Amino acid sequence: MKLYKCESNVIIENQEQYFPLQVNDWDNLINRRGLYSFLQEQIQNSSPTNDMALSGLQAPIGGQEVWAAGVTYLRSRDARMEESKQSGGDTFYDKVYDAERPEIFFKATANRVVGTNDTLHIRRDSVWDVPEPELTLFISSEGTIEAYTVGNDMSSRSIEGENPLYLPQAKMYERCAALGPCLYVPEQPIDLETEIELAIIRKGKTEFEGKIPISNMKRTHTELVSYLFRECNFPKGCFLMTGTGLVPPDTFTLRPQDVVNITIAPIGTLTNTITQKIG
Ligand code: DO4
Ligand code: MG
Repeated sequence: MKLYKCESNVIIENQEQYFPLQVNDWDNLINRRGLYSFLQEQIQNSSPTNDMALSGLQAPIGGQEVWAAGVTYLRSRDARMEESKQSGGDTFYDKVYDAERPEIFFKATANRVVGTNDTLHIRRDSVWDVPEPELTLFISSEGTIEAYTVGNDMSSRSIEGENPLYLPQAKMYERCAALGPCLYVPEQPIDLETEIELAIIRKGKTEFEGKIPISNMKRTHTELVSYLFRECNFPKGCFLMTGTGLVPPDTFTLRPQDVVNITIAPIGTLTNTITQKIG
């Protein structure tokens, strides 16, 4: 089942049927143990519409915080060791890849997050920027994984590579994250053979593409959630990006007008155009 947050309503998609819901409080709708069963009950009592226009599609987030796990795939470890060699920061990444405690960092408040078809920023004080395509968990306030979405954890590799302590500046700024196009609410946890696909389009041509199965992740989803929830409460639930396994070659940097498409087949495609802040 998929849940779309639109400007004036919410749409449940189930087996190619669309059920509109009038919802005043998105957070109250999604933050519950057993979200799948709850949505099933909702569609039992309503009729599908033929009008499946998802007008004013928004990021599937309300008042939640967005957190992110890092260095959960070998490719991320290797790319980061390379970019931070000169600063002497490289050794942090292999240590955290093998450590018991995962790297988890605060990524964004909801106001810094955009939805699909919206614009994402690269920083004006950065010279090397990449998208990070990441399966993103929606976790209820009780700590249960209830849904998934596609996430883009935008990163400045030049700032991060200069010094690992600059990580918050490499990662957090206006329009630094995208989530969407919907919340995917399956009955069972997502299949580990699911692939994450990234395509970066420049002037109509594919500049970079790649894909990786989520089974290549070093850690489990529940392990990441248990660390995140150790000493933090999330009254409205929270989102957790699970790390990137796709990093374009070191010669690549994003440019304004590039289009980033991230597809995770059961969820959909998250599409964003890159821009820079003006003024
Ligand atoms: O350690 C820096 C960030 C790692 C990250 O965002 C990732 O691996 O996806
Ligand atoms: Mg990341």
